[in-house]
Amino acid sequence: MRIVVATKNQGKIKEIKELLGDIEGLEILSMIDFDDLKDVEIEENGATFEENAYIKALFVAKKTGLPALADDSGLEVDVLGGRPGVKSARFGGPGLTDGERNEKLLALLKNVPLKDRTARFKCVMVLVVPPDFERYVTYGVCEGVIVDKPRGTFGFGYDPIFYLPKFGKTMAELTTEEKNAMSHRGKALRTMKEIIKEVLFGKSY
Ligand code: ITT
Repeated sequence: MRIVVATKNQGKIKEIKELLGDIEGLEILSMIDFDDLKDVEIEENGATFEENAYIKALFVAKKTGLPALADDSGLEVDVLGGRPGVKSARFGGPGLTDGERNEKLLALLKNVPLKDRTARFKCVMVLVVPPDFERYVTYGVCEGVIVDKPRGTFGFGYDPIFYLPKFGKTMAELTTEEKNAMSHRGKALRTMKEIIKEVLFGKSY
């Protein structure tokens, strides 16, 4: 049985494969494995994480005829009124590296004391299953604080500046397994894992 993760983000692919990899008989593919998808930029013009995840999953399920799982996620910083939010991947302009994006965000928070730098990662997972393209949705949130200097080399995106007081570490100082155990994506995925097992069990794609 095959499922396609509707993303080209290597960080997401790694975390999703680590968590779903032990479902027996399930082959996990991503857009990168399909010649006609590996260079496609799906237009994410939804107003919410859920809308964008649905747009991505539906597009890939229709293209491949396979069940498609999309993740739409982002960082909400309280003192910035929830920005960058759904625009997290594009924050600061197109073509920036993750490191440059983090620097832009830190510059915006320059004079903000640590106690006011609260933030959260949010993740919405949407599974779309052909032939009827029914949709299943799960959610995950992870609370933290934006530190003033990047720390750690694991993970991706805003992980080096997202500090978890409970662990005394940034998200980029956690292994994939440790991150999955408490992250927004890990939470959304664990619920989705049960749905995948139930909905796809016994079907052949
Ligand atoms: P796809 O749409 O192809 O899945 P993307 O990177 O464009 O990849 P999103 O539109 O969902 O994904 O944007 C999510 C952005 O939010 C992502 O690029 C990161 O900047 C940030 N983000 C999400 N989850 C994160 C995580 O676990 N750690 C660090 N940053 C994260």
